Amino acid sequence: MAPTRRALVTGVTGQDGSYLAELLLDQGYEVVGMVRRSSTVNFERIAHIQDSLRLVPGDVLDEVSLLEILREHRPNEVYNLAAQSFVQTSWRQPVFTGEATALGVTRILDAIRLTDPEIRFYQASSSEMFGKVREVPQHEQTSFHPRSPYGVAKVYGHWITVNYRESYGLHASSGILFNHESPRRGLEFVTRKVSHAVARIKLGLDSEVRLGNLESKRDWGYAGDYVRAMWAMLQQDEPDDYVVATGETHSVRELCEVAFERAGLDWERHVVVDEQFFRPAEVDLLVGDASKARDRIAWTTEVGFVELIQMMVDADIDLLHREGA
Ligand code: NDP
Ligand code: GDR
Repeated sequence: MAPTRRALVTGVTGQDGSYLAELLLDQGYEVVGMVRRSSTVNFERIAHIQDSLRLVPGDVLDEVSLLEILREHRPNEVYNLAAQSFVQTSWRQPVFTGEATALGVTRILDAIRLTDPEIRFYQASSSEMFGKVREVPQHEQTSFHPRSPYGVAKVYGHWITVNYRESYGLHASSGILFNHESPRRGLEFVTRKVSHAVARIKLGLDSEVRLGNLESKRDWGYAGDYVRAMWAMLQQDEPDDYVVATGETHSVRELCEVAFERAGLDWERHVVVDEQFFRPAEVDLLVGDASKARDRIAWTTEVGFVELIQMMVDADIDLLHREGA
């Protein structure tokens, strides 16, 4: 019988961490999830699988904690999903964003190099690295021009991953993932902000939602589809970089139309444009070319844009009902 594989997931309490942990458990892995200390428990996204996970304390700001976890748990694969991931916050906390989202990657790579260089490593890179895009659609060779401190930090994380692969021969891969959403998306991100607002308006708890730039466009996919690509990258003989995207782009305005329509509401009566949600610099047109992921790791999407947004609206209406609204 093949030995049980063990994976460490940083950021396991986040949207992607929860879907990835489910997938790895389904594949028979022992899953070690790193959680950082906080004054209240925030395990909502993993509550349903918590008993099957081994949760260990650690922080990407603290290299000793990473070394200890690797020494004690000896994973075969490490998925680095931990980050300060909200773009807007990165202008207000640029140094913290750099510490967690950029240098955090080096801390983990170094801990791997020192404890067990055979560990396979996944880095959660981002389409935000393309920023002020040089070409449309964006692929693995498109040059980067990040437009936020978050994007700059992710560029660092990406290149340090490539560098440790080339310097030390680590099996380190970088997934350049475009936006992916789900009912577990944080409430501050625009898709979930809208789906949650639609549910509240539908149930009479609110009358409006205040948004920023309605013209910005994103390539939005479903998080459950995207974590399959992360896993597939680490099953390849050779480490590499892959763009993961749907290849379709939609505006925030279209997102509003689909979401409000799902609840039988007219978005124009409830959406208010508010300057405070505009960004100092914007990424205008992100759309990814995932041909390499399709060809080399057989990655495909199962959930399209409209289905995704409808799923999120339905889930938020259910959630509010369960909360007794
Ligand atoms: P979330 O914001 O939902 O989750 C981020 C996770 O990182 C949380 O578990 C958070 O813990 C953890 N974390 C934050 N800071 C630290 C720290 N200092 N030490 C340890 N853990 C920390 O993000 P997503 O799940 O959406 O994204 C996962 C990764 O993928 C991120 O790196 C993100 O930047 C990247 N990415 C995401 C995309 C998307 O569209 N979702 C697209 C491209 C890249 P806590 O719960 O305690 O806050
Ligand atoms: P993004 O996601 O910045 O692409 O980063 P977000 O959902 O925050 O913004 C998408 C677009 O919507 C516009 N927008 C608004 N955004 C928010 N959050 N709130 C609003 O009210 C609002 N109004 C309009 C934004 O200007 C933007 O153009 C996400 C994160 O998950 C990153 O971690 C990840 O790397 C990238 O996706 C790919």
